[in-house]
Amino acid sequence: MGIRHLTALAALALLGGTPPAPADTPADYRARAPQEEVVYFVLPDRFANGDPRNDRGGLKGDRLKTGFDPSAKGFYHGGDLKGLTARLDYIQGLGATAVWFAPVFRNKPVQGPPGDESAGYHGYWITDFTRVDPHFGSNAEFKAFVDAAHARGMKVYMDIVVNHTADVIQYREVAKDGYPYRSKADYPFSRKGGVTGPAINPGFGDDSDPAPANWARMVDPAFAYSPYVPKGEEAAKVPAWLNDPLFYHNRGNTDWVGESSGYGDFMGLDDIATENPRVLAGFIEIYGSWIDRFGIDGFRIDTAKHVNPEFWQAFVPAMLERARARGIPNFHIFGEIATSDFDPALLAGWTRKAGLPSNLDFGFAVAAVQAASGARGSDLLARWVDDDVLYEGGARGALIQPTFLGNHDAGRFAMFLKQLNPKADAEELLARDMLGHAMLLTLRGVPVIYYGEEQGMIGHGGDQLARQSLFASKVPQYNDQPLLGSAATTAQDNYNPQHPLYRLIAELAAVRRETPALTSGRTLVRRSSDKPGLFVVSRFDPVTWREVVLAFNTANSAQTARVTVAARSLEFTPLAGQCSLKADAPGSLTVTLAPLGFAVCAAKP
Ligand SMILES: [Ca+2]
Ligand SMILES: [Ca+2]
Ligand SMILES: [Ca+2]
Repeated sequence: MGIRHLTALAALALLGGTPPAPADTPADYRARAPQEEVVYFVLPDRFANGDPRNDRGGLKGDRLKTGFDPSAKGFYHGGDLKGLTARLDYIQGLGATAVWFAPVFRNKPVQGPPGDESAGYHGYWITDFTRVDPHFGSNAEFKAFVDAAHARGMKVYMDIVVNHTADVIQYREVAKDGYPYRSKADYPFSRKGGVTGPAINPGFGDDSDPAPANWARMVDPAFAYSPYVPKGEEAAKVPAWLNDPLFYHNRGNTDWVGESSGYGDFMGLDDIATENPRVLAGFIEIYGSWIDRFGIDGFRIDTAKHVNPEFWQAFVPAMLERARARGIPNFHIFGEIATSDFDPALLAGWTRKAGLPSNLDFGFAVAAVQAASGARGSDLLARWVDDDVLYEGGARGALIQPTFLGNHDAGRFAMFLKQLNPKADAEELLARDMLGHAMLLTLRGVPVIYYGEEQGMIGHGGDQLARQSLFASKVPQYNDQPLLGSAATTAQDNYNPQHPLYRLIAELAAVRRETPALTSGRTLVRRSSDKPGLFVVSRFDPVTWREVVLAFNTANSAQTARVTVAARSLEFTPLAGQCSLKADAPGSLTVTLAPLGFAVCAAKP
């Protein structure tokens, strides 16, 4: 153990003992605003196996029938709602106040071309939108999970999908290399199979006209490809209206850009015609019913940018209204506008044009990874703070954007740190991982912890490679890699509340909960640089305007500098790390940090 590691642990020791768990009663938790939460994001299949009897989802046969193969990264591993419920202590002990879980709706168990099959363990291949997948349990077990979380004062956020269903619909045309996208101009709604084809759907204007009278004239879905539902799957989807190809785009696979981003199938997943008012009403009923039946607290919306903004403009207020009527005034909705770029304008744009209250903050993820890895300075983080004005509601609106460091698609934070800083040893990576989590838990936005990050999971890449289980894994591509900050690997159970990352997150989550400046305060950048070094911001209590100075050292050497503070901030108390206890003069504070250190310094009132 070298100096850097000792430094991180010393900062941790300063924070004191185990933090108190949130003591909110069921009556209180509904009153918490979205920005007061710390969210734990979990794939139910990979978190805890509470009932081995449901591992095959009630299906018989090999893994291509049941989807179950705990030795293959693309198949079900056995985790379920019972396991999630039984381990709520572990999640609450981490300081999380809300759980976002990947979709639990019934999925098509296995999909993909022969030899390249994988399972719906991730939950994004839905067939029945009204029921829990039997691999995860029953609707009754879902209710038990929600009620158990609520009894602890914790919230539950469902991951929902509107853009597509499982791949059920096929096309009659024979295509050797998949089904290339067929555009609206080349294959208008008014002709069968292209502009020279026979006239169909007479009188249908355009799909931008939501009038039911317009859509009554849409009767033939074979304008581009000729869609059909294979024999035996005619009633695969619930509710039943979803089985009709009329409610899908049927234009072939997306190439991810331009028109096809909204209209194309994701590698065969049936892309829904979300412009159709029948579809809008159908989804308001589907997801409104989960609010009514279970009293859930929010939605994370998958693939939100592949759905027309007009859909969200109607869907979002309908859900917020439904929640209010159920006694849930702070229902939180956040969309996935996925990008690997630093692009706050893209994310903020969807809060305006689509009325999505918030979107997962991919901009923060990029800026934090760049800064915490030491690959570049903190200039992107400074720019990220500046760009908050772009959101609907400006900097106030930015407070409810969920921030994160890694996720199930792009990859884990530690994996990015390793990629961007290949020379760093395990000790430096752990210190940088802690630094990143300190940023996540103190800067603006709703912190989201991707499950397993608190146990030092790294992973060899994104997607399937970033979805290790917390219970003992049999996947060779997971188990060949040691965890950060631990002698363990994923070959054993990892629910260790003593892991240095688990402890750090728990301590800082407690600081966050008790410090309104960190949940709801405005942010002022005090110091940033295009080279590794000090990144310092002040945040302010929204009521008292008491200042809290946050300082992060992204360099491998100790750093010291004077920073501007409010003239009235004369004395400081450390909430984490080490702080100068007095200002040098009104308006000036010396910040000194160890290599990769951080500090949270609150001005005395
Ligand atoms: Ca199970
Ligand atoms: Ca779409
Ligand atoms: Ca399909």
